[in-house]
Amino acid sequence: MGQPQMSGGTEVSRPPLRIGMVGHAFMGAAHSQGWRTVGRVFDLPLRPVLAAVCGRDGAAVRAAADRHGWASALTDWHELVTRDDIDLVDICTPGDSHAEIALAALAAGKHVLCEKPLANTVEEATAMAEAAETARTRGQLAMVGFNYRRLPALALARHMIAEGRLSTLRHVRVTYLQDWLTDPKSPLTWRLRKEHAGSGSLGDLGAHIIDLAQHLTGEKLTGVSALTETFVHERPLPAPPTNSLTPHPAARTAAVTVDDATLFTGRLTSGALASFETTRYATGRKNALHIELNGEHGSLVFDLERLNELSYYDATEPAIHAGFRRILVTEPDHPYLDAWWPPGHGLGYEHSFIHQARDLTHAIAQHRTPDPSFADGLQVQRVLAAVEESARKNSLYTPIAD
Ligand code: SOE
Repeated sequence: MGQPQMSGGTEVSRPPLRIGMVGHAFMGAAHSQGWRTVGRVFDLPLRPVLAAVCGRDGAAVRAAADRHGWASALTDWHELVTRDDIDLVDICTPGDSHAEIALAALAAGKHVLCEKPLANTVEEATAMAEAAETARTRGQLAMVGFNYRRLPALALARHMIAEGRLSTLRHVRVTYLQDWLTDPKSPLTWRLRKEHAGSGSLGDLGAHIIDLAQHLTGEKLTGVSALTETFVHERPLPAPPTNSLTPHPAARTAAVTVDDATLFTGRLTSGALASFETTRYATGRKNALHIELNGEHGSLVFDLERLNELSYYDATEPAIHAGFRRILVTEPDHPYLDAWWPPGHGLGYEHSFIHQARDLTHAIAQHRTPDPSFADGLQVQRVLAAVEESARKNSLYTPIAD
């Protein structure tokens, strides 16, 4: 990687982009990493400042602020979204608070970045997309955090598809598999309750792969046919903290109210067929996102466990020496790579969040609607709802309203 790029102005001359983040668990840590690093790597028109982080537990949020480099810590998000020294509110909380926080932040004049899925319901996502559209007329931007779009290999795949390398698309095949729920004794978390998470593997993992399938192809799903399953219906409640005065409800369990796994098929606008699978029960699969796109003139394959690579089959080559070739996506001409390490040194998961922060900062400086917008997040939410409806109706083909 070259020296930090400073041609956009000195640290002091670049106007600040003051960020307030709500939530500081896994996604909060990933977003912090993005904001903390982006200005040291990319040449940005604005200078991201980690102004404040918010969480319910005072001690925990102060520790998170220290660890991740936030200047201040607070426990009330209402206070954060109305602070004069905050320009952008970054929402990294469970889905049940996305709508309330985003609507308040937009009403308070802030730009908003919201983790995926945009909301827990189509109704909430609609209200958020409408508020974002109104706020857009006041110069505010709202983006949803589909971070995988920003992996260089996937950005390259999109570019190659847009260039026509695959020609007419026939199939998209995507799986997103994890295994952290395989043990039926592992405790209930917010991710397993519909009122907090909206849905299970579908919203958590399915939202990513729906977005990717549509984003890479530049197409939309027109309908779906689905099956969902919950394999473990009751789980133990988590143990209370060791210093808690509350007796441990050792024998207590609570119901899992979301899907553990979802399978669905769909049709894209061009008529191409797509299949999707999400689960947290695929033993040995830790965070395995695999996508394959087959067209008349070629195929592309991406695997998150080898995220610096893209496989490409060029079907226009003579069969005698045709074959899948591995593109090592680490060249300076590859998306995002000009600011990083020399060829072959490779990037990781966290870089998708750094690139997300980069793209949003540029969009804000250029007053450009960010991609994916809240309207894009709403469209994915409609697909999620159609999948659930189809599964409820026992896999009938279900059209998605515009
Ligand atoms: C948990 O299943 C999770 O952290 C998702 O919520 C993220 O979006 C994904 O990137 C990794 O897995």
